[in-house]
Amino acid sequence: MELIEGTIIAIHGGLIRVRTGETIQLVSSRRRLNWEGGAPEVSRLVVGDVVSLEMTGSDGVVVAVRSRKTSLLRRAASSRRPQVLAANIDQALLVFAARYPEPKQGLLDRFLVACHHAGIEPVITINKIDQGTDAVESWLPTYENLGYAVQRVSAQTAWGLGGIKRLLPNRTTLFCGPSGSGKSSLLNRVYPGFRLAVGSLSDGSGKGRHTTTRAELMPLPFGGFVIDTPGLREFGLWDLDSQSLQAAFPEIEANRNACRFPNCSHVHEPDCAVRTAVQERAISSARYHSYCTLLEETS
Ligand SMILES: Nc1nc2c(ncn2[C@@H]2O[C@H](COP(=O)(O)OP(=O)(O)OP(=O)(O)O)[C@@H](O)[C@H]2O)c(=O)[nH]1
Ligand SMILES: [Mg+2]
Ligand SMILES: [Zn+2]
Repeated sequence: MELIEGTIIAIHGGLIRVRTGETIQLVSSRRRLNWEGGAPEVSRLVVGDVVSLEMTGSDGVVVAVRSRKTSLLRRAASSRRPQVLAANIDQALLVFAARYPEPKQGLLDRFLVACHHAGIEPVITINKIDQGTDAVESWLPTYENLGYAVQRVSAQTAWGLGGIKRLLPNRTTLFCGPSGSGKSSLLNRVYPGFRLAVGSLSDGSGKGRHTTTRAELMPLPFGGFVIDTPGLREFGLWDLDSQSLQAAFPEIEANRNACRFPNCSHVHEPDCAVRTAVQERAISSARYHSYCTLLEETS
């Protein structure tokens, strides 16, 4: 029996597509897997997992999984259980459209907290800047001032594409964001050989149509890997306590030592430096609103 190592590039129901070197195999999985370092909280195989295959002739079965360097978790509204979006990613491009579908700051803030929690580098990516940037420019500088990486791009005109391409070599990058924001369009621009399906927006709501239906990891000709993902409607945070939530908001971290109480939640306590900063507009009220909403979801 031969053991070989590979990386999961897609999951099709019970069948798993694995890249081993330059070849791609469709394999199955053993029911009981050997998880290096013990089974993680979400012990289902996901795209990006590095696995060992037991080969019998040309038939492969996943028998073991390497421990994950990173895993990006979310809780979907339809389920109480967490879901891993992908394993072993270094960086996440959080792709929003400049106008349509309408970029939601609350969703962006959820992504940013999840990335911080997972130890993944976030890049705020505003696509479709050919549609006009007035709406986003009212709040994007807030994020730049907080130190977040921001890219402005148009998959349609290729404006700003160089900035995206420079981020991609020699690492694994997840493209995520709402349906219709242009994740697949951007990836096709980065490398036309991907030939990813691209969908229209619905006439009524201006929302995407969930054109991409499963996550897929793809190699870039100039090194590195990218993962295209289906659009996310929501992003419930998982396993987050109030301390780690605060740590994910740089503007709260910067002010909290000046609060009267060391365990201040910045919601109702007197002499709260964070709320003072919000009143003085040193902290964006939209960001503070996101913090308060997420605090309700912490454990
Ligand atoms: N004007 C404009 N339209 C764009 C741009 N990028 C993508 N689009 C359009 O936006 C629509 C959605 O693009 P997709 O690439 O399918 O979006 P997606 O994020 O992959 O969507 P899902 O796969 O459903 O999650 C398509 O009609 C694209 O042609 C852009 O830079 N400018
Ligand atoms: Mg897509
Ligand atoms: Zn406070």
